[in-house]
Amino acid sequence: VSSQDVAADFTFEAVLREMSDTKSCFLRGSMKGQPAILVLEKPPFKCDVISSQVASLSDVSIEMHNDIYSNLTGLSAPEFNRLSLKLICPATETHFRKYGPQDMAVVTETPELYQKVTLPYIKGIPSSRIQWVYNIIEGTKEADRVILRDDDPTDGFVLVMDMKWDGSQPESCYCVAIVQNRNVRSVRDLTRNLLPLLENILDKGSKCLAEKYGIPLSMQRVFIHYQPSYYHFHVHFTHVKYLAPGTHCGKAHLLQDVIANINLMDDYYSKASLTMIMGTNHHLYQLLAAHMWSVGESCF
Ligand code: M7G
Repeated sequence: VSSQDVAADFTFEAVLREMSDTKSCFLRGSMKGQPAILVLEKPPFKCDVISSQVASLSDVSIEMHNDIYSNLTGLSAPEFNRLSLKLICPATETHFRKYGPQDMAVVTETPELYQKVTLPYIKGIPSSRIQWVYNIIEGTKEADRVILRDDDPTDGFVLVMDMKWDGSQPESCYCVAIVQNRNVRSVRDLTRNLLPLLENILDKGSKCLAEKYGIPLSMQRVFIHYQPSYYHFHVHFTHVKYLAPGTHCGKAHLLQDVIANINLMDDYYSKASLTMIMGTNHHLYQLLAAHMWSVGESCF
């Protein structure tokens, strides 16, 4: 996709979701006949140019004034008005389910439910869904966004800037450590023999972010999603001040806690019931719910 294609060829169809908290909006449309999702997001302010941005304000009008308090609106110069855009094309049914409007629900996945429902679901996902991951670990894509490479086939990983970060503001830092080992799908597969891998990620990943972006470990939120969207094991690194989507309980498990749990009990993550918050459009949520109804139990 070229940059010109997006403006010229994206045909808008509908707003899938609008979120005032993250100042972002998900759009459904098509590009050259292919289904597409376009995400529009207002990026964070850049503190190094903020004085020029204020100086360029025009058409300022007062919305509200009361004693010492005022609300105003104004236009800043066009160079400060760039939007972050993310395009998924061709977008699949799974993407539309993820980005579309939906209710959320709390689900407890017992080890039995994992074996009977979740594992077959994961095995049925085509490997093409994680092609972008293989492109990064093989070095064919996003090489300029890779921050650290450890090519050890057992304990190695690639630390890369997440799609959600442009690399400019340390306080919006979002990186992912993608493991070289292709056999680890999620926390459910973690056992004591993978502790060196987890410790290597925590140690080298956090040191790298401290050295490169000045973010000490005490200001790094290092966590694993359960359920993840992509079942090739990876660890998320964000600045603690950045409340990125997916940092809430019911989704994020701190890596330090995961390591401590495995140290207490080798097979903790294959024996534990894990409670999570899922979108009700998620195919896995619907499989889990259908299974529980069929056996007359509740996982909610
Ligand atoms: P996840 O926990 O599997 O799913 O995390 P989530 O999307 O529900 O959080 C995958 C992480 O990889 C997310 O933080 C995504 O923003 C990020 N990500 C996804 N894709 C498709 C890409 C990509 O192509 N490049 C990069 N650098 N990051 C991606």
